[in-house]
Amino acid sequence: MKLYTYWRSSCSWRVRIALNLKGLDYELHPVHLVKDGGEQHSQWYREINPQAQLPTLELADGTHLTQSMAIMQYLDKVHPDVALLPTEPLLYAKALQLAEVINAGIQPLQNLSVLQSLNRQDPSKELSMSWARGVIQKGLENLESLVKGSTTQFLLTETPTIAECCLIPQLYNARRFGCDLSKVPKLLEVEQACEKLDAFQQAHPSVQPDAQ
Ligand SMILES: N[C@@H](CCC(=O)N[C@@H](CS)C(=O)NCC(=O)O)C(=O)O
Repeated sequence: MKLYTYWRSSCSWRVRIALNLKGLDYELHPVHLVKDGGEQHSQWYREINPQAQLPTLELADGTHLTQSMAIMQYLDKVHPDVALLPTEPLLYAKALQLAEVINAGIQPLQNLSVLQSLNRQDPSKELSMSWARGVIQKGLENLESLVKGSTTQFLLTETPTIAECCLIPQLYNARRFGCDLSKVPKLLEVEQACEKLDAFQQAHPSVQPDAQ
């Protein structure tokens, strides 16, 4: 498999964690999201992913899968060992619920194209920084209120799920934009548990071949 990725793309990072947790081999194909206006807009990449976004997973038969949530759920079906989604129906729904708070409720509001559009209105970047900080802060506090009181090592269970795959990259972005993480103590506890795992360490932006 080949993963089209960018070191700091949070959605690519989710999939790197998922692939690593499952112990799957994959090749990385970096796509630079910023240089020369963004390689995601180039013709060759749009043929792979018409949305011009990362990540894209290329399967052995050449199929291109996009959307990190769909990719992770595909991997869970095809490689069910080390499940990212619990089988018990309520836990299954809750793992998706927590992941979607980030996937649908935070990340799209602070995506690069949104911030670039705000930067055209305010080239000082103050507007985009405060917008991103606000939406991430609110979203993570919402997530914290859904899991506070949980006594498991991770958000829901004793092993990481699709929710941690989404959480860890979002916490990194929260720091980039100056959020106050003292308001989300359970999320930080879970982050510490994740950081001990090789799968998460190997997925970190700082160790990616295209890291700058
Ligand atoms: N819902 C999509 C979101 C993908 C997405 O927004 N990717 C970002 C990087 S994390 C991107 O490629 N942004 C490029 C741009 O905005 O031009 C997913 O989960 O894969």
